[in-house]
Amino acid sequence: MKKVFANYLAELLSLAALLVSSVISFVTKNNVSGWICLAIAFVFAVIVVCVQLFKLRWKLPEQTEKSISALTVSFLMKLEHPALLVDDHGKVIWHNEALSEIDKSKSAKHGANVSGIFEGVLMPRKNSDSEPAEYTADNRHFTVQHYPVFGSAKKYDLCIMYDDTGLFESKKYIKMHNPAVMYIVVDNFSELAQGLKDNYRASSAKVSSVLTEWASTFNGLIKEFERDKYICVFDEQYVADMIESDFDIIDLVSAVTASDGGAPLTISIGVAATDGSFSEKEEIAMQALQLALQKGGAQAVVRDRTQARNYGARVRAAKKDSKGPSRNAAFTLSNLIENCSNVIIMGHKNPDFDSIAACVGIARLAFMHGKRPFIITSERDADITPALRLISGLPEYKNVFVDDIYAQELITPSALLVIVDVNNVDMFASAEVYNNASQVVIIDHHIKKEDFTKSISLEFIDPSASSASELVSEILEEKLSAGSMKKEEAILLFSGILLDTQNFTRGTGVRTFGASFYLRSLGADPGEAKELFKNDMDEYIKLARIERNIYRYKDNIAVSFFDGIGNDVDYRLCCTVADRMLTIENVDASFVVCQVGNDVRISARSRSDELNVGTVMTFFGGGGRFDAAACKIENTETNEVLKQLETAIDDFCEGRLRRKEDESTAS
Ligand SMILES: [Mn+2]
Repeated sequence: MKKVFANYLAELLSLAALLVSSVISFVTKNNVSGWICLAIAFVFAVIVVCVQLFKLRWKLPEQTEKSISALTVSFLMKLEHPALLVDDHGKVIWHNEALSEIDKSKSAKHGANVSGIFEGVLMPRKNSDSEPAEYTADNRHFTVQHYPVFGSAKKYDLCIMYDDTGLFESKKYIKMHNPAVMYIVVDNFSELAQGLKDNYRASSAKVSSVLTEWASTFNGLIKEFERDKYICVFDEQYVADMIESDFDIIDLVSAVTASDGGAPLTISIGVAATDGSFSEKEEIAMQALQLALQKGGAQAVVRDRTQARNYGARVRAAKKDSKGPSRNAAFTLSNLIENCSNVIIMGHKNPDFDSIAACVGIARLAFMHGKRPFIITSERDADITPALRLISGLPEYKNVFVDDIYAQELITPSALLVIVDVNNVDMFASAEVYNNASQVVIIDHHIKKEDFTKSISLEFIDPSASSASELVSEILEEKLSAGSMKKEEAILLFSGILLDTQNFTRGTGVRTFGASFYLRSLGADPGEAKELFKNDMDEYIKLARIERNIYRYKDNIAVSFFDGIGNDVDYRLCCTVADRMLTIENVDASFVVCQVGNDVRISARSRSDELNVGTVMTFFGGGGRFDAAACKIENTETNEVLKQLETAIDDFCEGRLRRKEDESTAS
């Protein structure tokens, strides 16, 4: 009772004061004040009682609180999951019996630091979003959870190690037995089929039996679904073994077929070791296979949950000149065209002959499939005027050339967009058309810099080809029936190759001549192709103006620049001059600097392995191949850039730049 008085002294005194004032008021006949005081006293008393009742609702009786504490301790003691209490300095305060059982080293002593126990997995996580820590001991798997608990003015961390061994094992089992899908194709089967090898049936049968035997080693299901094309389904656990052996099956196949005379057969493999449905896995395996073929075949690409890696590219050198990838692309592209409503085709901004010729080549493929092609061009593209003049004489090309605005209207869910001679989104003739198209094909011969922002139906990028025209010619050779290509189209494709190889002097491979041979056989006359390159008078004068500024730097380097402020056309002339400068005696590399608006651009060429102009251009944040590169420096002037260029060349020659590049590629 005393305690109640002490706790509610203030309230009781106020109430007493109010009652006394009311009594005094009544005694002195002041009835109104008396009633008011009485009413206030009554309201006050009601409020106090309500507040106290409310407080009491949330307060457990002391007895109950004590008994719950005891129950909690007893529960944690008996808990089958190991539990440990740590104070805010990371010192162990207490742990239960279950923890001692798995603590073989007896490191969880009272007062020990939590960082020294179970390799530190019990340390509280700094970031609450991070994955919980895991621990494995005696074939048991634990997941650690932390609970902040508050004792008298002190904060503790209660760690409970949940024993989820069953769940963990099940997950592991599911992952091991997750079905992986694999595609296998024989790279050079067309050569076999064309009778280059008379005994192709025997070779093909050998490959089949080797693959079947191989699949039986990992209990896989393998089926030849088309000639020399296999699909295989197996448990994901075996992917690790295949990687471990670096896919030695590829060597095995070429070894068993080597004795048949001619080049041995090679296979390419695409594996999907991912989650998802069978159809998703099938698609991923097909993409992986295409990647393997793009990289030259005779290798395996495994796409897992995080990345795609390639393995076993050991026998590759022998097949560098194979047209296997083109054949594959031709096959896929024809399928896509067959199933689309119309074909929209575009090249890069400021198109050149290679770009427009490749577009026209794809248009021919569309005609063959009975689909309407549309090529995106602009009236500003003055450089390709001779090409357009040549081709527009053909009746089927009426209404084929459209601008990018009209092209937008042509995009339907079943339209196919084919992009040629460019793989950099910034350089696409129309980025909007690319963004809106649902099916995109990319055919290019430039090195791929970055991944595309959307999924691509067919990506055929082969930097070993000289030009997009060469790649498209190979596809056409594979698919077109004799006589269906027009002479004008062949001339244009030939001119595309002439442009990008500078009349067969740069970047030509065996396949370049193969494609040229094919085009020549269709009536492409080199003389007529050359006609297209005739410069007009203005251009001629401008070229002379740039060439007047040539000077020699460091004996074997030629530098020139465009005086004044130029435009995109002037810059392209600078590229032409850079090419031409390599024909000067004792010049191994050339650089031409050109101001375009506020920016300055450099076009660089080299014909020596020693002088990698791609590396020199990295000095300015640009890049390219060792023999052809470029860069753009913003908000500067020609004179300034010429000075910086000399520094960059000095840096390169003295080895400083090379090291810089190595570091950046290593990191
Ligand atoms: Mn090109």
